[in-house]
Amino acid sequence: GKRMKGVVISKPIIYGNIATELLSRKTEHTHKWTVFLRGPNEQDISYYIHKVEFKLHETFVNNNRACKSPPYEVTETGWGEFEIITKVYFPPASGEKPISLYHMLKLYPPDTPGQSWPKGKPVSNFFYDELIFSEPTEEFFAMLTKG
Ligand code: SLL
Repeated sequence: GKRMKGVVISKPIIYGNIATELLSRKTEHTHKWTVFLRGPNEQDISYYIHKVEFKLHETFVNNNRACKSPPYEVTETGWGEFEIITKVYFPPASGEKPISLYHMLKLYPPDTPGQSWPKGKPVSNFFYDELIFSEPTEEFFAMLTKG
């Protein structure tokens, strides 16, 4: 489609993970975690997103996980921290290339000398960011501005 000269649209997102320690362990897995991409304040983001892929460490079975609809998230159990690549795809009519977000999965609480982390308290590591679209197609502009 035709691109709109001079138009820039930004969409706020939040991505990251929460993790909780497994208190009764049956395997070498020490934590249950969820990595996610979402809008701030539970805002819907699906109206301009085609799919989201989460690329996990190769020690996971089927380590490339796709979400075609919300919630855009993966919940797993595991034993280690690693970098997760979140690849966001936009509708074909947008003509946009996918955007990759890099996130370090965090399982362990911050080291706070003299203080201990309460047992079972979730650890979280997430970030606010913005997706910027320059000169969107007319079709994509209509999608981006309807939310
Ligand atoms: C580390 N460099 O050594 C990192 C790698 C990989 C974590 C962490 C697998 C779980 C499963 C899993 O948790 N891998 O086997 O399903 O800390």
